[in-house]
Parts: sequence; structure tokens; C-alpha cells
Amino acid sequence: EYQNDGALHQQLIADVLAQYPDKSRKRRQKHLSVAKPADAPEAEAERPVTDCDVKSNIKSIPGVMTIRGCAYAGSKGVVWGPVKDMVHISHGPVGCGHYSWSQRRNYYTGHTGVDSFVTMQFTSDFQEKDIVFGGDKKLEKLIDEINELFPLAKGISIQSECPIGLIGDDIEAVARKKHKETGKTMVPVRCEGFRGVSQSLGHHIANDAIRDWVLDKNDIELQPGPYDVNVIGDYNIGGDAWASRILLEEIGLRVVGNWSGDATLTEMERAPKAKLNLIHCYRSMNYICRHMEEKYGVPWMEYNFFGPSQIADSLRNIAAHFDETIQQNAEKVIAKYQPLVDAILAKYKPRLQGKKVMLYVGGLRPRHVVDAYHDLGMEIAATGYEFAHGDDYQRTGHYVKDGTLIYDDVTGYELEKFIEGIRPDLVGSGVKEKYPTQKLGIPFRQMHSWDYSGPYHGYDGFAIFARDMDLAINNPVWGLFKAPWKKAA
Ligand code: CFM
Repeated sequence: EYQNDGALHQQLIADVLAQYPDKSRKRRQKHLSVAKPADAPEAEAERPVTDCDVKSNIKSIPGVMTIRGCAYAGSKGVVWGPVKDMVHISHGPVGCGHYSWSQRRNYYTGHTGVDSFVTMQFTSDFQEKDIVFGGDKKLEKLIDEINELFPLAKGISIQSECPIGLIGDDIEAVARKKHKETGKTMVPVRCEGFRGVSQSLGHHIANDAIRDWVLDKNDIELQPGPYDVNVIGDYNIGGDAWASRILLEEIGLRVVGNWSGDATLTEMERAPKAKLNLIHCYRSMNYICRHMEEKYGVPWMEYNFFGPSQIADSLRNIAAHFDETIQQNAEKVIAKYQPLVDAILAKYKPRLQGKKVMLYVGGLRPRHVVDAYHDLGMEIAATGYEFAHGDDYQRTGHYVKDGTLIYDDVTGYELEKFIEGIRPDLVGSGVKEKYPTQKLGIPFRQMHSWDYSGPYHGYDGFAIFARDMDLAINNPVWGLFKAPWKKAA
């Protein structure tokens, strides 16, 4: 059991706030906090719950560095992009699609350019004349060309970049017309980057587009079974969904859909026929789960496949929705993997015990990975989200301990000062944070892309996670950080 230095963390918050002009200080102080014991910890909670409440989902202050993305990123990059047998058009000027091209490592199987299109970039490449005269004609032509060149594409989504909304193009009319002509699914998505304060609204808009333009549109045959589940909000980063799916199948469930990592359009269309929705990334896909519950009566539950403690808890909680056979299977599967877990802990825990970690990721992982670190004997000193909402911070209290530093939409300046003040053994965040952190002499792992590694979900993923954290922290390079001529003779 470790204790966080809450007093130090309070001081660090005071120090960064002192540097801001009055107005910015007032605004930023609402986003920074230190976790404290919750007033009314839920009676059934097995461990102490903390209060991590900060203001969130608010516009970033102009002039500070934020690493948030936009609504287009949340829809095209996150929710829709991984649907593999559809073509996703980045509709507007070329940059949005080009600079986000193949960044997210959402793996898939298939023949790229034939029946799968995830790593390809399609853009309408808006020019000045399209802005002046409108781009609907160009969009129609593009859709015709895609249908001719890629006849096996099951459908097309139109991912709006900022100008589309600004000039008032009627992409819905184009989608309806092309659907009539081709019979294929056409999905116009109003995810113009200026909507909302981060990629989070893009998730919501993308979920709504699935509701409005996919569900109930084609009747997909599915011989229903008693153990049909959808995995919602696993994007198969580095193969995460595959490492998860085998566990669900081993306990006897039938995964009829995985949204949206390695997903097909058909998997989305038939989703309402499942018995239960299992949601991993709550932040990006809770909307469609709520909709499927209201409209089709499909219940949903959250789970967490990072690290053996959470995996075992999750498998038991998932199995509790089914019969005794499944529940017994869950116990068998947990027991089956215990030797693997023991071997991982025997190898890495002695090398990682007591190491202090700071996290800063998007909307789920800043809490979801906490227990995977705890399983390795590591400590979470600080964590925060780019674009979480209040319900995420409330859930964070079930993971982090008293005294943990909490930051929402942390600015570049704040994060640097916090890292300097805490000097953790590891920072887990994104590519923009990686090199400044390493230049401070502190080990780093990318927790969006898994630093070109992964998967991290499931038991197989935990083995890789543990190895990667060890590689970063115990890399001999950190012992060579001081220039030889600056070392004492
Ligand atoms: Fe969900 Fe994600 Fe995340 Fe997310 Fe993302 Fe991502 Fe993320 Mo990067 S869907 S909220 S918008 S778990 S791309 S796979 S790693 S910020 S914490």
C-alpha cells in the first residue's frame, strides 16, 4: 500500500496557478484537484472511493497548449474509421485526412483496397471553387468513383470537415440520392471540427449517425443464440479486441459484433439482436448503448480488461449476466490464466515495485489502466483526461487513491511543471508529451498507440504491458543521462 503526497500535489497546483493572469487562473483552477476520500463512499464498494471531481468538458483557454482533438477526429478517427468494409471520406480540404492518416493503429484483417479500407485515405480535396460554389456535386462524383473502383465496399460514410457546415452543403441529400442509386449504406456525419470543445462531441455525433443511418436500415439475418454479446468501444488498438475476444469466447459467449475495431457494417447492423452489450470505452460509445437499451431492450454493462485484477472481476461480472455454465467457465478461464499471471508478476514485479507513474490520456484509459499498474506493484501519483466528462471523473474515484493529483485538459505548461515537481519513474501519455518528458530524463510510454506495441487488453496483453513498462523504466540509457564530464571525478 502506498500513500500519495497530497500536500505536494496541492502545492504544485498553487504554483502553476500563481503564474497565470487572474482570468485564466480562475478558469484553470476548476480543472485541477487532489483526490480526497469521498464523503459518502458507496456502501458496497470493496475499497475506498475517492472524490476526483473537477470541472470538465469545457472549452480550452485560447493561448494555452491543449492536446485535444476535434469532432472530426472523434468521428472519423475514433468511431467510424475502424469500420473496415466501408469507405470513409474525409470531406473537405485535404489536410484533416492527410495528417490523421493511419495514426491510430486500429488493426483489422482483410484485403486492403479490395474488401477493407481502414489504412487508405479518401478525401474530396476541397479547393477554393468548392467553397464558393458548394461541394455536393464533387461529393457525388467521388462516391460514384469509389463505387466503381471499390465495388466490394459495403457502404460509404461522409465525414464532414469544418467548411462543409460553414458553407451549408446538403450532404444528407447527397447520401439519400446515392443510397437510392446504389442501394448501399450511405452515412452523412456532421462532425465538423468546430462543433463542441474536443473530440468528445465527435464520438456522440458518430454514435447518433449509427443510430440514424445504420440501425434498422437493413434486416440482417442472425440465428439468435442465448450467449450473443456485442463488444462496444474496443477499437483493436494493436490488437486489443482480439486479445479480449478470445477470453469472452473461452467463457462460452458468442461475440456477434465488435465496435468498431476490425468491425464490418454487418456487425453494426445486427447489433440490436444481441443479449448484452459489453462496453469497454464508456466515453466514446455510451450513447449508442443507452439507445440500444431504450429502443431494443438490450442491457449494457461496463468492463475493464486491463490487468489481471480487473480482468478477473470483469469476467465474473459479465458471467453473472448468464447461467451457471458461463459462470463456471469464467472461473475456469481465470484459473487457466493464473499461471501466466504468476509468471508475469514473478518476472516483472520485483523490477517495477514502488515505481511512480503519471498518466494523461483521452477519456477512458486514465482510469482504466490504473489497476494494471497496481497489479505490478506500481503507484499512480497523478492522472487526468483530455476530454472526459463528469461521469468519467466520478468513475475515476473507484480507481485512484487519496492524494492523487488530478488534471483536466492539462496545459503544456502545467503538465511540465507537474512532471518536474513529482519526478515520477514513468509518464504514460501521447506522442506530443513523449519527447519533452524524455528530455527531462524521465521514462515514457505512449498510452494511446501503445508505443507501436500492444495489445494491452486481456491476459496476453498484460504480459506485453508489463514487459513494455519494464523496458521503459529499466532501460540502461537513463543511467547515461548525465554527461560524463559533468559527473564527479
Ligand atoms: Fe476511448 Fe480510445 Fe480513450 Fe477515445 Fe482517443 Fe484512443 Fe484515448 Mo487516443 S476511444 S476515450 S478518443 S479508449 S484515440 S482508443 S487512446 S484519446 S483514452
